Amino acid sequence: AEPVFVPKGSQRAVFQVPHAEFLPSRYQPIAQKLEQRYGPEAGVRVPIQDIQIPDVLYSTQLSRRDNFSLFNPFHREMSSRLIDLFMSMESYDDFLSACVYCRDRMNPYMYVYALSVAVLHRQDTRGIQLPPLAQIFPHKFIDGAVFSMAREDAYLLTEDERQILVIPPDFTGTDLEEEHRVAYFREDIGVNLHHWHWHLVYPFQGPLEIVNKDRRGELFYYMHQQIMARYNFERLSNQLGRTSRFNLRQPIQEGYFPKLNHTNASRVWAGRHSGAQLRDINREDERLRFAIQDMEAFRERIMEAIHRGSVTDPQGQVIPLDEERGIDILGNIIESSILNVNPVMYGNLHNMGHLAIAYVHDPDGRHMETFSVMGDATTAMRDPVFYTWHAYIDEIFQTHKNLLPRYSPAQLDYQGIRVTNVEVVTTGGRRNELDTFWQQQDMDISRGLDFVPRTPIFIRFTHLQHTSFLYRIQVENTTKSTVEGTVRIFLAPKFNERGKRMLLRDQRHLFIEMDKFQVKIRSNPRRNMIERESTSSSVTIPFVRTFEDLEGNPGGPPEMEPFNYCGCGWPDHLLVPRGTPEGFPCQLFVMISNVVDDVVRTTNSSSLALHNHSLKDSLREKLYPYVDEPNPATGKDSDASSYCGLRNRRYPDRRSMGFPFDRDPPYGVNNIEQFLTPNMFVTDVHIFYNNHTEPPKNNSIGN
Ligand code: CUO
Repeated sequence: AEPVFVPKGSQRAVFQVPHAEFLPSRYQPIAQKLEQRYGPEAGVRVPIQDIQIPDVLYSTQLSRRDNFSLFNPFHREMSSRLIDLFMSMESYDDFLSACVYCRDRMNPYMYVYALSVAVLHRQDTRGIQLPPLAQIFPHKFIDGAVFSMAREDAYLLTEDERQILVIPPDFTGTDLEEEHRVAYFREDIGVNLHHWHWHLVYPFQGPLEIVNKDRRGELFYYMHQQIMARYNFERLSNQLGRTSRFNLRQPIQEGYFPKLNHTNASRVWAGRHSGAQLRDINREDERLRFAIQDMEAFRERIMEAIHRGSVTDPQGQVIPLDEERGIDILGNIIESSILNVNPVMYGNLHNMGHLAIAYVHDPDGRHMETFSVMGDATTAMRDPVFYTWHAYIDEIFQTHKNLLPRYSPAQLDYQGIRVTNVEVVTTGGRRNELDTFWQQQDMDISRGLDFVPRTPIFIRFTHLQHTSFLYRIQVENTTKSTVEGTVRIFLAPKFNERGKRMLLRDQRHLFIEMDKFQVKIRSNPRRNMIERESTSSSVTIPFVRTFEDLEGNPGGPPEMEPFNYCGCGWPDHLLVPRGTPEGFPCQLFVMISNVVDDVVRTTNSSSLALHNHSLKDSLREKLYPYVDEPNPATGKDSDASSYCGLRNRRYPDRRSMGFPFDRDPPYGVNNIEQFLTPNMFVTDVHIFYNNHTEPPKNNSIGN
């Protein structure tokens, strides 16, 4: 093939928004002219190999002007084939050539998704950092009104003359709609980027070696359970009750109008009025047909299996839903992923729900309307119904968890280890008081604008922020030697909606994980002081990493890999829920568990092998290329492993995710104080919300 000219940035050019129909056959006749006109601006030329690739026609069935939904099985199959293609390219150069070939022929959303999955999973692309999606597709994250202004500015004004385009914090609604009080959380760019990245790292379809990650079904449950806990924490901070559970047969109370544009279809994302009612879906173009009754049947079968304590595979073989594997099996069934042990029987419940809700405004396609924000992992968290739907899903998981044996004090305690005090110290020296406020941030969106000069165009948005703080944990070791432990830190509201002390059986659903790390505890002297910065949290990634694209070293050694799963991680700026002006009363819980029960086992593929796959050794090695190393959660920076896992490693904690709050408390234990064994401690903490806005710091995104 001829060398293809791509704009500045070499490999990164394959991420430039591709729907500017620049190189496809339509423009082939004038390619020479275009090159003369724009060639000098190109900067870098990438030589493209003459490669043979399999027929990609199947994946071109989704038009370049359509929207792409991972939840749609037809779309998923197309993207899955594209991922297969990208993964199968032998060398980096061939991979790059295939990318360039596909870039102008495929639906841009599907293309960027498949390309991102491939970049995250190919060995030779380790070190290449994905550009933040908010810059590739800013339309999915920010007020649609900004774009016409941005285009106007780009054409009329020079770079020096331009002003930053400010997005007001309340662009999607008013407080007449009470759900709007927590829009700052739902519409947060970092939250939505995290969710997109999570689904990128844990795709539910594609090559088995990509999908079949350690405990991915359990992590699907846990990560979304934590989203629910965090959302409910924010709701209580805003005088809203905990979110209700979705009901398939009742009108949806929560209306939502996202005010986002579709980039390539020049349309807006559909809104949903309050009172919309789910109906059976029959969308011919999307090859999608199912009834609400189907969803009810799948839920019934799953619930029945949970109560029976086992699921059955297509051959009738019984697979127990035990303490260790049950939740993982259920996660893969309910989501569902290709690891679903029996999709005919248990269906695809969670994804069907996303779709049924996403098409509620046009279930049979008569208006030629595409899906709403619930149909896209990038935008779904904006909609209040996301949380009622996930409350519905979480309830199924919790039914299983409630049937498991409660943890006995012996399982919870760590003999010889006593936590004698815990406090948090906020920068400035205040104790057990956390602060939140608003922070502005600037971002360059020019990468995501078509047909405009590629010079920076900044927008300014506002997000929640908190003052950083330090945990100080006093521990006594009465054993005769230095021991290791895992410090587990959680935070929950102290009172319920009625101002009453919460029962632990309710409060346990609201404990948000704040941090988890391993420590050495000396016996001489017996008293140890553990200090830990809030910014080191194993849950979050720092602000800049939520947004910044850092270029790595293609094909370079693993240690050059700049970060864990590139952008997956709860945004640091939302580590602390908003709180209230008077100081929102919370309980900070700290536990030190025995590391012997926490560390992941060394290679033991059999515990990971799928029930319905018998793996050859060679394949097993390929599927589980985990490194046998000490738990990487030790040390100061363990990346955002709590919600995202670690690349090419097992999940770095052998306990059930959410331990010790993943199960109902022992009988007779009503509140957190009664739950405590000597290796635990609980402290009252207040979160003070200050309604003032800090101007942007100097770290504009994309500058
Ligand atoms: Cu992440 Cu429902 O799974 O969105």
